[in-house]
Amino acid sequence: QELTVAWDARHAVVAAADLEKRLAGDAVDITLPGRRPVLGAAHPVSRMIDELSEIFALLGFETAFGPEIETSYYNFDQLNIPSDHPARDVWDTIHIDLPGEIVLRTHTSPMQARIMEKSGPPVRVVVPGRVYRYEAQDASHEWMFHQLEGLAVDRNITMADLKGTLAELARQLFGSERRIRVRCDFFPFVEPGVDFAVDCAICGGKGCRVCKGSGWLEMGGAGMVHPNVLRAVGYDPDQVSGFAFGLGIERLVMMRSGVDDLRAFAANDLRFLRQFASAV
Ligand code: FA5
Repeated sequence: QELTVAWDARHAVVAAADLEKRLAGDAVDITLPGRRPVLGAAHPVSRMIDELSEIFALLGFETAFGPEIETSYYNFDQLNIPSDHPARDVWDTIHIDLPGEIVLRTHTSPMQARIMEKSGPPVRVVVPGRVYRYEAQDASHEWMFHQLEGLAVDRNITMADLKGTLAELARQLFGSERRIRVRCDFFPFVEPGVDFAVDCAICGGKGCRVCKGSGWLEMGGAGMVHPNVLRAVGYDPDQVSGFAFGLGIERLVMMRSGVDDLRAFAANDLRFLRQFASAV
C-alpha cells in the first residue's frame, strides 16, 4: 500500500510536469501574422483566352469549344480541302488512325462547320482551343499551341466588317493608336483570304527587335467564308455571307509581353509563369 501511494503521488507530479511542458511547447502566439498559402494563378495562355472572350463578347460574339480529337471530315473536307488537295500539306497532321480518318485538329477551323450545322444564320462565335501539328519546335513554332477561331455569318457581311472587327481587336489588345495591315493570302476555306498584322506597339512601326525590323506583327489568317463551305452546311451563299479568322494565342501573348521564345509556355518553369501571376 505504501508503495502504491508513493507511486501515485510521484506519477501525479510527473504527469503534471509533462502536461505543462507540452502546453508550453504547443503555445500559439495569436499576435503573429498568419502564413499566406501559396496561390496558383491562371496560365498566361488561359488569361489571354479569357480576355479575348470578353473583348469578343462586347462585339456580340459567343464563345464555344470543340473537340481536340477531330475527324478529317471536319478538319479538312468541310473546309473545302478534299483528300487529294495539296493544301492538306500546309497543315502537317498528327493522325490517330491508319486510314487517316481521325486526327488531332490542326486548327480551330473545323468548328466552323460544326457550329453552322447546328444552328442557322446569323452566327457570331469565337472558338479558343488547343491545336496540334507535326512540326519541328523552334522559338516561334510548337507542335501544340492555341488558336482562337472567329466566325460571323449573316446577311450582308462584308470585308469591311472583318477589317473593323480585327482593328477593334488590335486596339483592345495593344492600345487605341494601333493600326492593322491586311494582305492577300490563301486558305482554301476563304475567298478572298488574307493575313493580318498590327503595327508594332514597341517601335510604333519604325522597326525594332520585337517586330524583327518590319514594323508589323503577324496576328493570323482570315477572309470571307468560301461559298463551298457555306453550301456544305446547307447555307445559301446567295442569301448570307460571312467572315472567319484564326489567331495564334501564344503569339499574341508574346507580342504583348515581349516573350521571345514560344516554347516557354509549355515548359512549366514557375519562374517564367509567376511573372504573369499579377499582370493583366
Ligand atoms: C490557320 O490555321 C487557319 N485555320 C487560320 C484561318 C482561319 C484562316 C479562318 C482563314 C479563316 P495558320 O496555319 O496560318 O492558319 O495559323 C494561324 C496562326 O496560328 C498563325 O498566324 C500563328 O499565329 C499561329 N501558328 C501557326 N503555326 C504555329 C505553330 N507551329 N506554333 C505556334 N503558333 C502557330
